Amino acid sequence: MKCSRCKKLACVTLPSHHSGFCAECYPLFFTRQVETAIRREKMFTHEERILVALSGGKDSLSLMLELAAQGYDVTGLHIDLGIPGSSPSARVKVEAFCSSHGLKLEVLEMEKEGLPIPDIKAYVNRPVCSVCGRIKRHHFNRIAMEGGYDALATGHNLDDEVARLFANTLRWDTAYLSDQGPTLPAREGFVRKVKPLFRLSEFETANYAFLKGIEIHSAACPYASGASFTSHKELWGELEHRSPGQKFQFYQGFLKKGKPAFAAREAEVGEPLAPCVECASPTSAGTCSVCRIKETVRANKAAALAAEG
Ligand code: Q46
Ligand code: ZN
Repeated sequence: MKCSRCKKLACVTLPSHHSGFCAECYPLFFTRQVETAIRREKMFTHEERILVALSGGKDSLSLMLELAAQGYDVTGLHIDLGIPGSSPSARVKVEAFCSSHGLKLEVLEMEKEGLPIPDIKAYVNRPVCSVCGRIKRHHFNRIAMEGGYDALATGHNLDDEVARLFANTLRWDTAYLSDQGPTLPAREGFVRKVKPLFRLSEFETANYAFLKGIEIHSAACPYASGASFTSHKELWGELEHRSPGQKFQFYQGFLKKGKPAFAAREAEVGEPLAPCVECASPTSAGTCSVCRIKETVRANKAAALAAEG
């Protein structure tokens, strides 16, 4: 296949776009998709300050590089989760990436926050990934609010979004369905959240990272489970293969036809929020879930140490 732009030999073919690109032109395709996402979903402007959540993977680092190249005022935020065999290498990759591109970076250490993820694994009787995800979202929002940022950007791509939408639909989880989308406006206690890569698949982001020579963190987290999420992605990979463009249609259809109905319903039945009595983050339960987890870890750890004598 020839490059849709310059007619040289294409190195990436994109059936869902009926196009292909050579190594020089592909990043331009990527840039256009990100520009379109930001403009159509009213994500942010060049006058605003954007905090970008950086895990060290291909999506977040590609997002950071692309937003900086487009002239946005971006600062990276990396959370060092304290997971042996995974967190140290993720942090090294993120720090090296930001320093080599001259990008601003903040690092939050969960060890210093008194809540490293291995303690969750050891002392909280719940799936570690759901607690870890909650903790990360809590701190991303907290730091964005405290730092006066206008938006928090994450590297979720189309495959992530479709897999999550599919999982929420299978459970008819109306609260999550009302809250899913490429732009979540700011509201009391919550910063605006945006996903500028939502039009791009995992494959498309991986190509960008590769062609830009980004060194990514790829060591798997030893606690990763994600079985259902992975199988949903495989299922959608098969559907997309048979009918290119279906993933994007499904997601766009939800945004136009499904989300407004779920959002209206949640506005009626959703519980009111107030600041957490411990940390002031918004919660419907007096003390927020992260502060309650912290207390559970503290109590169970103390009990375990006492039992050891
Ligand atoms: S870091 Fe945390 Fe992931 Fe590890 S414990 Fe699970 S959620 S797998 S992206
Ligand atoms: Zn709290």
